[in-house]
Amino acid sequence: MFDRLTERLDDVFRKLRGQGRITERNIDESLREIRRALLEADVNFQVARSFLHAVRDKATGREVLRSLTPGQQMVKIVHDELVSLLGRQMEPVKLADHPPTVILLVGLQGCGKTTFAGKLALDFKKRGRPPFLVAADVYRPAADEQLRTLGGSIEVPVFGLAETGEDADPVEICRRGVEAARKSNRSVVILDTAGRLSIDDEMMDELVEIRALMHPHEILFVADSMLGQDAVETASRFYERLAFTGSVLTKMDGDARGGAALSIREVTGQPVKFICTGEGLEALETFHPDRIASRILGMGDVVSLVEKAEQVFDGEKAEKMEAKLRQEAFSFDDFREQLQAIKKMGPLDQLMGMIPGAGKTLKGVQLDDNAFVQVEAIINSMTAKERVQPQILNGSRRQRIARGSGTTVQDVNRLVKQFQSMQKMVKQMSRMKPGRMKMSMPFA
Ligand SMILES: Nc1nc2c(ncn2[C@@H]2O[C@H](COP(=O)(O)OP(=O)(O)OP(=O)(O)O)[C@@H](O)[C@H]2O)c(=O)[nH]1
Ligand SMILES: [Mg+2]
Repeated sequence: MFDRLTERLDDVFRKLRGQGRITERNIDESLREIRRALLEADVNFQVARSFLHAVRDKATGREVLRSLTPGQQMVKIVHDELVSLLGRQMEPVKLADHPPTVILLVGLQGCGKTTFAGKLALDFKKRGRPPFLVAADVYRPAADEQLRTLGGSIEVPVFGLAETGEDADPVEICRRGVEAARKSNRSVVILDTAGRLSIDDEMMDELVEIRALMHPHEILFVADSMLGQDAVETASRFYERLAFTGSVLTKMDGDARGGAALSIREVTGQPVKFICTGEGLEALETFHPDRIASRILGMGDVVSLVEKAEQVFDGEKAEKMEAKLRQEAFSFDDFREQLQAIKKMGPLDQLMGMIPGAGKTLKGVQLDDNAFVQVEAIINSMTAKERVQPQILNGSRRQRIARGSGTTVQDVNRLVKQFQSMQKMVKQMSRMKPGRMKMSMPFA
């Protein structure tokens, strides 16, 4: 998601680390490189400038200049400034004192409003707050149907033209939708509106009218992060008319350079509340500034990873795994079982980005999900004993396994090596935070 930016910043810090002493001159040079990295990631020009000012102020403080570990100090300063740029605190959706909470979604055409409506509904449902979806897009014939299909797939009721009659306008649909939600004791109502290709007055007027009538507790601006600076520009125009209360960045799984994520809060003054990382309804993450900053700096985001894992791993099994790991009895059999579970969690490269240091350790390793097929084939070609005691894998055994799995000895070597470095990483992580780490351990 922020791969390129992460790489560039890592270069800057590595250079600094290589220097015994830090001077104002090499701080200046680092700042210039950070600036270049930010602009390349499509961060808003002014946002980048004020960010660098803040970093410079702290970096030229005496502590850093005297420090023996300038690289680390800089990482910390940049991390803290990123957190503050991204909004410091996670800002949850504001819930109404008297339900239902009304959430209005706005944004340009195709930015992902309807998909996000489904994701948010599923999220509320999982947390025990019965949601209700309202299809207030009457312009695109398929819009109502799209939301109904999504709602149907997660068993959440959808209200739209079928309930109001064909000539209702969006304002009317919203009004009656909220009423219906209240009557049926739903706790959250999500109003999905129509998008336009570009900002036009008609659309804005309609949204302003819906806002005035419904007094939504949250107005979430949905932004396509692939649009980079254009998304940020659109956000400020929407903010002028609608004073939305938060934003959502979609398509963060694409090749977006991350600039929108880094600029939108600073430019609009409103927090980013969610990011979307895929088309499926599970691909939703709450936006935690500190975790995102860590991810950008290649420090990983173990907490999000654990949360994702908790959704797919069976708790009891995970505890057994943890015990095995502690006893160093984690085998290729367990590895294979974990791979199967990981496959359920989402695209591999996304997950890897959340593991501290994994970006570098696993660099060059093919993160294509098909790589699993090969890995499984290799493990399947091992004998039961080899899976449990990989240390007995000598040259001739490796050759046999390669033949059996239709791979090369190099492939087998690579897997064994990866397996060993995973064991090592897992051990380090389990020392860091016992208990809380258990779900993430098996595949770290
Ligand atoms: N890869 C990826 N695709 C997404 C994401 N969110 C939405 N999409 C896709 O983007 C396209 C548009 O999404 P919609 O939810 O229909 O967008 P919309 O804002 O409701 O569009 P309109 O109703 O036409 O204004 C669909 O093909 C979605 O599957 C995401 O986070 N990642
Ligand atoms: Mg839509």
